[in-house]
Amino acid sequence: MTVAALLPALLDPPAGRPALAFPDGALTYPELAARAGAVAREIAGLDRVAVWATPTLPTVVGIVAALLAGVPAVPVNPRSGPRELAHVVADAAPGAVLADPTVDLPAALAEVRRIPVPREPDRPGGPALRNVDSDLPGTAPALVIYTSGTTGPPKGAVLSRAAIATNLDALADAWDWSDADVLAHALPLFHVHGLVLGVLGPLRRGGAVRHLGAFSAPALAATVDAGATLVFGVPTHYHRLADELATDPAAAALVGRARLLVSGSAALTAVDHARLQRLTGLAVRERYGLTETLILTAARADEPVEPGTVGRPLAGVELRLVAEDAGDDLGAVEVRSPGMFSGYLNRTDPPATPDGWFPTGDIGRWTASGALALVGRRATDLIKSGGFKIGAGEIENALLEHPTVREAAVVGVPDDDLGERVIAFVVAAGAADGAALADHVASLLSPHKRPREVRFVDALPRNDMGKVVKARLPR
Ligand code: MCA
Ligand code: AMP
Repeated sequence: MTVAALLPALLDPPAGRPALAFPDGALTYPELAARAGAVAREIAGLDRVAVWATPTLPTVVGIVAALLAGVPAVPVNPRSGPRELAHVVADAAPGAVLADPTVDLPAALAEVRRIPVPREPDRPGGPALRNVDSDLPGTAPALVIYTSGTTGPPKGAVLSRAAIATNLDALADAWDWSDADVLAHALPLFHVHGLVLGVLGPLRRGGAVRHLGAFSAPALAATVDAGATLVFGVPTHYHRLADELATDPAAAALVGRARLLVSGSAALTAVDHARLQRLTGLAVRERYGLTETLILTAARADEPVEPGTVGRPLAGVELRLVAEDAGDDLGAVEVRSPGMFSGYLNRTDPPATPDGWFPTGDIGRWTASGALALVGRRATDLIKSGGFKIGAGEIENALLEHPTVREAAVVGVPDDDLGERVIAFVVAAGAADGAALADHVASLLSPHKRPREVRFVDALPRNDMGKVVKARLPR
């Protein structure tokens, strides 16, 4: 599969057309093309570049530069712990790191050539941008996004240019997403949700994105008032939005002027769905996907919302439910899609079965209308907290490195705000202190992986084979 051009509006930038607005500044298409084009010329020919992915303009300029140069970009969580960052740098082996010149980069990046992404106004003109897609196959890697597995350090999912282009076009079809749309969100820029959907989505359409910096109801209301038509967020954003709008009817009315509110990355509760509908008049549309597959299903703009479902498969996506027992209407979700990743960087495990099916690890059922309802996940070792996927094994390994920990089991428990929160069960070796153990984890890994609670137990429940049975842990 080939891609005509991943970001056509940057090759022929419409004069004066807004592209990006962040709390730290705004760029039109010609300004973005000039600035990213200058960086693209500096990095041309590199195998891969890291982008220090703060939620700021230089991050988008860096990512766009890499895509214009045909150099795969690795967005890096700027709050990565030293353990994760060292792994990502060693695994991705970037030829350069693109970063806002004002930030201090940590020691793990000291050996990597740093290319500052200019913050000052663009240098106008410059040679016209070449369309690298005319030379590259669609399978050429565009992004490497690190995502947690059940055990071990995060793995880099390689996403091709064709996967991104076809997935964004399928979403445009589902949501009537056009260059007239202005997207508002406050998502991080190192995951598929905020970066692929939230930045490349509008840029591929030739529309605009306004990043709020930090999410708040007043900021969102003002942005919708200023013309934003689409809102993307994780359920934690929508939970907090419902809380805030409950005491701010003026903001609720403004938010209600948006065309679509879209939630993803984790399940939106029925309570928050109903609260937001009552407050804004809008039914939040859910969509479902994974870093490895991009987006698979979505509630369409031109159809009524069926609360509790994540919509129907997008154009080109095949989705099947594999039931354990015949006649069971619940099944393991497996997919085959043009948005599928190409594999994990430096790993030989095949990305899918020989006939192309990828097991998502989610369990679902079809509703009468053909929409998918997700009912849970297979692995208790994967936790979704605030929309971030967290592997229990990575935290258990960090805990086990502490001298006061003999055994550890990490699970997610329900949380009104985060969906799930991380808690650790620990069999102590000597005098252990829960707060110190949580700090120990946060000193190695990203702060969102810090256990919110450490419970000490005499022994972990184990089966006859000696394997820990997390379902039997006291919740
Ligand atoms: C922040 N903290 C968290 C989380 N986020 N702890 C647990 N789970 C979290 N998700 C911690 C911080 O480390 C910090 O701890 C403290 O909470 C306050 O930090 P702050 O930055 O103020 O947090 P927040 O603003 O309250 O963050 C909540 C959030 C954030 C905005 C919902 O978690 C977030 O941006 N989530 C989006 C995740 C996302 O984009 N997922 C997409 C991947 P301390 O005080 O210890 O430092 S999924 C994907 O891409 C697929 C394709 C899909 O379907 O979308
Ligand atoms: P990640 O690997 O971080 O991309 O997370 C992918 C996982 O997020 C999926 O396997 C689902 O478990 C979960 N997910 C994404 N969107 C939704 C949604 N709308 N409802 C429920 N779970 C979701």
